[in-house]
Amino acid sequence: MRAKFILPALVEAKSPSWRPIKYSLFPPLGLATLAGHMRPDDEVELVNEHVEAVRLDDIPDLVVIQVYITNAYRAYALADHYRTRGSHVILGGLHVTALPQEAGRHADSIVIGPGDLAFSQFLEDFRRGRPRRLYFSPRRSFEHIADVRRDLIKRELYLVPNSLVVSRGCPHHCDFCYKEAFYLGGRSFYTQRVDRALAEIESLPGRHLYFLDDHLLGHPYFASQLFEGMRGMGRLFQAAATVDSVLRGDLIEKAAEAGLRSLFVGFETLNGANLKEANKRQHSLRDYRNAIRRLSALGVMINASFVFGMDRDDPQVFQRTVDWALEAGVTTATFHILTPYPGTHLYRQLKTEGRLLTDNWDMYNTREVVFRPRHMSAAALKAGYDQAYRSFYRWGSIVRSSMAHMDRPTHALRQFCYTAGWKKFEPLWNAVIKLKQLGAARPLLEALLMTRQKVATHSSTSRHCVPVKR
Ligand code: B12
Ligand code: SF4
Repeated sequence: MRAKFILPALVEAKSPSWRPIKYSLFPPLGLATLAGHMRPDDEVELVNEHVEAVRLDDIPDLVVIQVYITNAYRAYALADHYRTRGSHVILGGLHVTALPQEAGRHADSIVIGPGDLAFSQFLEDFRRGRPRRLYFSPRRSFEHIADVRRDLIKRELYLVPNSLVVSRGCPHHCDFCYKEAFYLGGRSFYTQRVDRALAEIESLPGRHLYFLDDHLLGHPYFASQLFEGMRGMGRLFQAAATVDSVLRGDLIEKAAEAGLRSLFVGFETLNGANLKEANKRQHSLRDYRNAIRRLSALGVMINASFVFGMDRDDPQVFQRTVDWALEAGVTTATFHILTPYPGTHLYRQLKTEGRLLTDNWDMYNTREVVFRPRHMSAAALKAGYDQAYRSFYRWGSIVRSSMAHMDRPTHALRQFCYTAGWKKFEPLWNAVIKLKQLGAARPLLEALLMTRQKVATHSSTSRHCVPVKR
């Protein structure tokens, strides 16, 4: 069988806010994982349109397309194209799960939910010549997830080619998160077996890993075993987790010893009432500061994520958040405009309140306002969001947040280089990508991440020193 797996590029690819380095950072894994269900004698092609062009003059037997909200229209156009040519088209992913009827108009088959077991059932039916229109399986575990077909990933197109996922979903239930809709009707958090996760890590070349898990510390026992197993492997890694998991026990120290060098943390908002209304576990600003202090003491850089436009936000929220983040010394910040994904509680609430402004999915990219905010105009929300980015990433701000770590000069310098390198050298990154030289930039990033200062760690734990360099 000839099968083509396509991750379509969001329409924004043609817009001025397109940042090629963001998409060349690491390979997404959805389709490479599904491709693991193909037989060795199948002819399989995998195309990530964010980093390479899709050929349209072929006629595969099967076309498998992953649909996010922001790439939905492009996904439908590709699906229509291949159906006209006679290929069987199957669509799946987050947006298909949220809006199966919409997606169904562009597909021969659709899959709802995580879909790994369902996809293998589809393949059986397809080979027998009797594919169904709709697939769904509530049975979910890593036993049904195939090994990632890494041979299909074009490593030279990415700065960190070793992305991996060792858990699916998250133990929390925030109202605005996509996961509530996606994992409906079955388990919404499950982990790989520790020995299999470690074997996968062992099999990856190079040092640097990028975990794509929503919450790598979500299952404390699993994470603790994983980090124990990774100790001494000489790896460096980046991952995502929540504030409370950073503050709990000594898991974060174990992560740092295993090679954690930068963590994406969803702070979301500085307003406790906003968190409460979003059903997100609440923290005080003191918790936030403690988490940041603890991570910095371990030499772990912080990518802080914030959401603007929640119901308690007013026009002061933007500068207040930026000032707080700079003063706290976070390394990079990702700002989002609150976005109600179809299928979530937030979407239903705003729809009931008549506050949705558009159902143009291209705009659901967290950079545009798609609902009527409560305490400011949509225009003020958009302007404040844009201003927050400008304000956080001006040279003076980069210096200011790095200076928050002057008690640890190595960490301060490393943070300065990392933030500036990520945001201030766009033309250079574009040239590196064009010249296909990302592999040459990798050792620089690794060297930066490896530099760590000998530091005292969190007072409640007994671990105190981390090596200067590994
Ligand atoms: C890596 C990543 C990125 C990367 C690369 C994305 C890319 N498209 O190239 C970067 C950083 C660039 C990025 C950017 C953005 N992202 Co992003 N990203 C992710 C992340 C962290 C991991 C994706 C991944 O590889 N997962 C691991 C694989 C194994 O899981 P999977 O992709 O879900 O695939 C499985 C199933 O979905 C299913 N499946 C998927 N497709 C299909 C198809 C068929 C036919 C079948 C049967 C099954 C199936 O089977 C797969 C294998 O198990 C996810 C969060 C997450 N945990 O998934 C967010 C996520 C996908 N991103 C999200 C968003 C909003 C964005 C941005 C809009 C943010 C922004 N403001 O810039 C942009 C736009 C991205 C786009 N292309 O549309 C949202 C999407 C929400 C939605 N409802 O669509 C997510 C879910 C994050 C979140 N928590 O909200 N992202
Ligand atoms: S903690 Fe993060 S990943 Fe988990 S449900 Fe909340 S927003 Fe989603």
